[in-house]
Amino acid sequence: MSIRTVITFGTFDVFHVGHVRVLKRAAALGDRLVVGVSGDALNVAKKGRPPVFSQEERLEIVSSLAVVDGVFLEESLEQKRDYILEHEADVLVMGDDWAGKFDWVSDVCEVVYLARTPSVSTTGLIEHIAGLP
Ligand code: C2G
Repeated sequence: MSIRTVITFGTFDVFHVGHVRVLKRAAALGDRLVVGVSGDALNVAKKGRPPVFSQEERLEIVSSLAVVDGVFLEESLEQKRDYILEHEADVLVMGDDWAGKFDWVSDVCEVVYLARTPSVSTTGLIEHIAGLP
């Protein structure tokens, strides 16, 4: 029987329980989980600000999780198909904030969107911490 590889992508900045849950659920969809961690430059381009933690720190955090088998740097959203082929992924998993956005890779793998964990986000945490006395 062949190994089913799952791939997912994210910034995973100020790592929180929503991140853990999506990675655990992604891992449960196959035998091996590979994670593309968005680079600092991609975040500046996409969100207009650099992440709190550097890409090296975020790669180290994500790669240390028991459910994660491998990590790599995601440098561009448009290269998704190349990353999927390079890592021989059978399934792309994304949170449903991206619902429909990556259906264009469904010619090379299955695409699954998982419901986000409510009430927790990196932006919310940054705002909370910034507002503390
Ligand atoms: N997530 C979640 N629940 C939350 C917050 C995040 O399930 N409360 C999920 C997101 O849906 C995503 C993953 O955690 O699947 C990582 O989230 P982000 O770090 O916000 O990722 P993002 O910046 O959207 O990067 O190629 C796409 C990008 O790399 C995605």
